Amino acid sequence: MILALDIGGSKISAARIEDGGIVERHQVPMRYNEEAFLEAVREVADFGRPPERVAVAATGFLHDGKVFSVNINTIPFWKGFPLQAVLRRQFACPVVMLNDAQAAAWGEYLPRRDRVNNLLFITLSTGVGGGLICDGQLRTGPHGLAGHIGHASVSIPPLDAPVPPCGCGRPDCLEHVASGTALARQAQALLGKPMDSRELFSRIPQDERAAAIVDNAARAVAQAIANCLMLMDVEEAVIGGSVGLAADMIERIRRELDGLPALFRLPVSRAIAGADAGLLGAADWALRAAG
Ligand code: BMX
Ligand code: ZN
Repeated sequence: MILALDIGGSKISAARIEDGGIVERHQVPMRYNEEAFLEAVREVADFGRPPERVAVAATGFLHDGKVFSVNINTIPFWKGFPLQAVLRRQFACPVVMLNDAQAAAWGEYLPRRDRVNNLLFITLSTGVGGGLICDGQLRTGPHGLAGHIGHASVSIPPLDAPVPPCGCGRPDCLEHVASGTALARQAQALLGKPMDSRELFSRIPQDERAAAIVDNAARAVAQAIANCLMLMDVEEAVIGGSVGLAADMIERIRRELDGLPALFRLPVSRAIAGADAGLLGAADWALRAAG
């Protein structure tokens, strides 16, 4: 069996994968120091028997088997953490790793590959992640950074501006406007109360400030998609992540994209595998790596 791990900014999901499908799954909250993290992985990955292969989709960029945060505020101890070696030791089997959004991009490309060869995947979750399929190939990049659209700058400031820079060091990242973390921060500033994105969306009908925060985020996502279209000539943008899949977020992104000149528009679809895109993409990637 393949053990797939999706290690995100807020939670770790694990799945036992057989014949390309998820047969069992567990989830635990992410932990933010090395010891607690390893304990959480042990707990979440216990399916009663050892895996033959571990497939990892991890937030952060992966280089030489090590993982680094781009946004250091998300996971402060990921500054070259030797994730591959640690997991190899723990499970005594091969470990294949991708960035979480790259893995999800691959997972979402597979069911679309008969009609699309160039695709952008964006996850709006704790952070904003991205993955690129170029001419049918997943682009990982020489530094593992390919697709990190959350840290491309956008000209749309968050509604609680001015704010300290993004945890990557830049002031005007997409992630700083449109991630779950950024939505919660803006909700706190404008609505005076900490709330997660689910609560923020539920407030939209009665509070125009909630709608303004979400639409501003959708506008920033649309701008980033249009930028990627001009750079890479992608055929479709796929949206995933808990914020991306929440309520009518995708319709809001489409509406903003429709407001741009025709040349900058492209189809925007929903992640077919939903929250499992990263797990399934990583598992398929690991199988291919096995040859
Ligand atoms: C951040 C960055 C990306 C990741 C994205 C979404 C870190 C730790 N992660 O931009 O590598 O793909 O978030 O990840 O810097 P998630 O944590 O929201 O799942
Ligand atoms: Zn950033």
